[in-house]
Amino acid sequence: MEQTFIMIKPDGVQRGLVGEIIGRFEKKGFTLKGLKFITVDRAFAERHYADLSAKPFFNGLVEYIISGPIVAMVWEGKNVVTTGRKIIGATNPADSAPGTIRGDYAIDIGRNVIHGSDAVESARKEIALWFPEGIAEWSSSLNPWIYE
Ligand code: RTP
Repeated sequence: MEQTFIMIKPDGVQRGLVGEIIGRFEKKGFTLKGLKFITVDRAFAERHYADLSAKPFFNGLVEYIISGPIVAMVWEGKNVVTTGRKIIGATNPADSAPGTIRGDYAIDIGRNVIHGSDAVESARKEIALWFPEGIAEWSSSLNPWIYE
């Protein structure tokens, strides 16, 4: 079953959106497979966002991610990478539809509350980076009340 890496960024934690965000993924029917509440250092944040290192906003992005604790999660389910991105909404909250997390809770692109892997391959890499110890061995993903 497909998995994705989801991170509630420091602004999401400070604004008390953790329960709301987890609830949206749970209520959709996805399965929580890994969760930790941590603060990461600069080197780790730079590794996570290595693909963006040439961007002008890179330093500000790293400062933002290391500014406070975050919630790192692994979610599992059919098409969870693509559907997770839909639940999250467009990168810039100015373009995120109402009903999405960013559309409902964010205004600035540099305070957009949440991250979700953009492809199955990047999800695999991000899960390995954030959960080197591995994740829980359980699955409710084949619940017949969710999957036909
Ligand atoms: P994320 O990785 O956080 O899920 O976001 P994304 O794929 O939707 O967007 P990406 O292009 O990978 O950018 C990563 C994060 O960098 C910040 N950003 N700031 N100031 C800017 O122009 C700018 N552009 C991107 C956002 O926090 C974005 O989520």
